[in-house]
Amino acid sequence: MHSRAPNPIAKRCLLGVFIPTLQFNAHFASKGKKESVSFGVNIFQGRISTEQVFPYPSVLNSEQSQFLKELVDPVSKFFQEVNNAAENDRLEKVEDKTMEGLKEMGAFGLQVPVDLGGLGLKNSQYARLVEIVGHHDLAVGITLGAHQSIGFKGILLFGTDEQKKKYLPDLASGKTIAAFCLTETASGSDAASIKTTAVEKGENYILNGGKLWISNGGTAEIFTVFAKTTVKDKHTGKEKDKITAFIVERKFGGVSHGPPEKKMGIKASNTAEVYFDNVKVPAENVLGGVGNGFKVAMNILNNGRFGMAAALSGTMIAAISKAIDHATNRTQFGSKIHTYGLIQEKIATMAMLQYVTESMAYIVSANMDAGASEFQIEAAISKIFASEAAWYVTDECIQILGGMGYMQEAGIERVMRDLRIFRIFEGTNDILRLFIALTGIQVAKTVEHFGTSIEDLLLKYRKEIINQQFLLKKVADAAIDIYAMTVVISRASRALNKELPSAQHEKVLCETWCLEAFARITNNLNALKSESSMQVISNMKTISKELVTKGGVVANHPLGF
Ligand code: MYA
Repeated sequence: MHSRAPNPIAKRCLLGVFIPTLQFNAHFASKGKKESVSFGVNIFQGRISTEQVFPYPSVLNSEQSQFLKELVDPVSKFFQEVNNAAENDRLEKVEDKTMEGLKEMGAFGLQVPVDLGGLGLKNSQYARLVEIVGHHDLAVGITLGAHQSIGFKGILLFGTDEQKKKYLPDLASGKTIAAFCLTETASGSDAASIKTTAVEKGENYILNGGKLWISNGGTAEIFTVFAKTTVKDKHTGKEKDKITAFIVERKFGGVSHGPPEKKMGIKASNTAEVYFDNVKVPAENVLGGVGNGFKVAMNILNNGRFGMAAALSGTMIAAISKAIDHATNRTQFGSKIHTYGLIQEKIATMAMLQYVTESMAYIVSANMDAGASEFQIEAAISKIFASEAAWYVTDECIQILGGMGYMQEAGIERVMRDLRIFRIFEGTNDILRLFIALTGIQVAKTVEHFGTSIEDLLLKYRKEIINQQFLLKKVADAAIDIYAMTVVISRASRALNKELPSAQHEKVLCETWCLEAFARITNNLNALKSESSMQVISNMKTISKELVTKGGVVANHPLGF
């Protein structure tokens, strides 16, 4: 059910005043296509689809909630008492006691069905546990996430019954570790440009190539590998190269790896190159069908991204606690520093960013649990938002702690190092911004009824829009802000309707967030047309070109030499 803003939502939410912002496009009627219920898809068509966002979804039944509650305490206790994040970082390895303990708790098979040896968790339950991991140790999170969020997720999503039965029990127990092998030396963001090949030979495919920066690459026995295969087009009969996904076992032979990479952060998680040298992969190990590998890869990534938002919400909770602890105990100029306006501004902003991230993580996972098929825009938004929010919050935590925050002993510089990669991997935030804007625009290609900003852009640039990255970023940022506003409006409304003890606090968080987001959205959308913004873009291009030509800074030194 699609509804036009503002009335239907305003009726149910106390912050209806912000809803008109959602009309940043005029109405648009798709022709002959099955209507999407994705909020992200619909805003690009100038419509509000409330189904996934209002009311704030609750998908777990009482049994599932109870089961989760019983897991939360022991997992938190384990991370407080057994895992030592600083020691893992120093050793550049997750300590054995942690690995063994996690295996015993079932942490390697959180979403594997119970009959295949896993805990059979829903995405929302998984999110809650991953949040605890992110609270304590992101490097452990990556070890677990590279294994199940992407390493064997393809088997869960696309595996045949035989493949599931063969691989999932050992993967769920942690007896075997999995890795996701997509990236190559010349293929990072441009995932479709991989060079690794798989050539059909009798009952097998012969796999050759090398993969780069593979999390768990040095420790995994099972790999989801993406390779180019020659496929005959059903309609034309012509042969062409298409990507196929394979389940590859280290013990097939011909699989090797490089030394652990020396990294800025997440040092305890293993990252290595993985090489495939004439590896004989049985045809039955094709995952998701020959030639479907690109979509398999994209779907695995789409399915895992909410996990990052959940984990990073946990990271932010920890950073906020640290900052509050310091701010309430530290006296400067005769007063506790939390009484100063600039510290209050930081604390309030940190709280809002965590609230939005958490609201996104649990709305996306709930939508997925409720069977949504389209959540790729929302998942990408949650990943971008969370990774940037966590970076900001951690940085401000260090700022509040002052000199102390910069010292290793405070334990926050490690978090900052660990966090940096989150804006880069699983799709850089830059490429995901383009993905959000272009996917949204693509959906709304029929321009006849397309209203204001997006329509104007499309009319002006038509196909050339894909090269307008400066503008696409503004569109994506507006979409991210709109989604962020929506999820917090939904969540705060639920808190108010249920009269939760924190309802008034949530209302203020939400109201403040929306006031600022409203201004940003207006700014971004106005900038799509404003002359001064076009001038800025043109100048930026000129500046960049001149630096590229010179190979560095161009301006003469103030001293003249
Ligand atoms: S793993 C490596 C991560 N790498 C990437 O994410 C690669 C990024 N690149 C891309 O995603 C693609 O190449 C882009 C498209 C998006 C740039 N969903 O012509 P196209 C469809 C569904 O646009 P391209 C890592 O970092 C599209 O509609 N479909 O393609 C591990 C079209 O379909 P059709 C999609 O220009 C880190 C077709 O594909 C999607 O080549 C470890 C072609 O599209 C999509 N998203 O590029 C992390 N995109 O033909 C550990 C495209 O039908 C995990 N399509 O029109 C941690 C987990 C968290 C836990 C943490 C705990 C602490």
